[in-house]
Amino acid sequence: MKLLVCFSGTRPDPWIDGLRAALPGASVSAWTPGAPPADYAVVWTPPQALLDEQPGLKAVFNIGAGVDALMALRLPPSARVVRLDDAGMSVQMAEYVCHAVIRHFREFDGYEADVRQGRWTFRKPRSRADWPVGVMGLGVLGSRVAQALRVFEFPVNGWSRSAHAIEGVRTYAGPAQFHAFLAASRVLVNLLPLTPQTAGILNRDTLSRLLPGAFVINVARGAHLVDEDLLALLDGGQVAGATLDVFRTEPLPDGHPFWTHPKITVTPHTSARTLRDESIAQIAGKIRALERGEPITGIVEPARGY
Ligand code: NDP
Ligand code: OXD
Repeated sequence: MKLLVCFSGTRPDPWIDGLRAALPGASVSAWTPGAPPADYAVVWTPPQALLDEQPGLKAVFNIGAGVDALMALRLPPSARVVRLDDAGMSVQMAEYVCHAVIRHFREFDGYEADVRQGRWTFRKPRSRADWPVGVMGLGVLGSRVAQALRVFEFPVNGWSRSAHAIEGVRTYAGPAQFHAFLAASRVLVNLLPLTPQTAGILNRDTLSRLLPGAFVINVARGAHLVDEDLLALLDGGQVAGATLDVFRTEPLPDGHPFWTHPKITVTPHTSARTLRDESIAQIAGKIRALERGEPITGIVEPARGY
């Protein structure tokens, strides 16, 4: 069995070593143009040339949860695309989102500024009931985030394509219930995949439907957000603040207004990192299952785009 590894921006060597150790007997090497035919590819934003040269791939394993970059390429017709299925990401995402929500809800930035000036002051406690959090996307990550927010007793709404039932979470499904979901939420967390249906979904119209003084957390993809619409709503006061982990161009370009906006917190696409050991174990396990002819989870449906 032959595996090719090809990442843009990540050193492949430790992955190659890890995959060799997890799949003894397999030939694992870095992809270079003209590489001999392989059975599987393990990739992150690979060049089109790899897919064109390897029409016999049985599966392409993406070392992230989001497959938008891969779905923009022409894929070998026989190859299944397999996304990472949690592999240690959902707990990180839950930490990140709960931290962002709590930091805003408890006004910790304001306390920090006061303390820096030697001021011992109190703010009026806010009522959790006034801070319903809406989670867009109730998949592997969104459902874990919704459950984690419930632990802190926030009212939680969830919106997805198909209907979901999550204990303690008020769920909405499909375009018909989208506006009702937004109108019931003050904090909005985006955990949708980037597809033609979801691109630009965080825009002036949708964000204006949130409860006043809304707070936006985008941890999915930069192209979900219309940057200038968020800036206008922040300046107009309808949106009180935002925490953004993902951007249309990454790294966020020098001089982009998000860097210095007083109501925006920026992090460098780090809310849920790919964990190498967990990911290698998961991918190797799935390759072994496929070789035995068994079903695996995490196969992307090309028609849905996720
Ligand atoms: P999943 O595929 O498991 O879940 C996607 C969810 O979005 C599902 O609930 C799905 O609905 C819903 N959805 C998809 N399309 C629509 C639509 N048109 N309308 C309403 N709901 C829709 O993905 P994950 O939870 O694993 O990951 C989500 C995204 O998070 C990734 O695609 C990636 O972009 C991003 N991500 C960001 C990271 C970071 O570090 N910032 C790290 C990892 C991921 P249904 O359940 O009905 O299918
Ligand atoms: C992912 C990511 O999709 O890290 O896994 O953004």
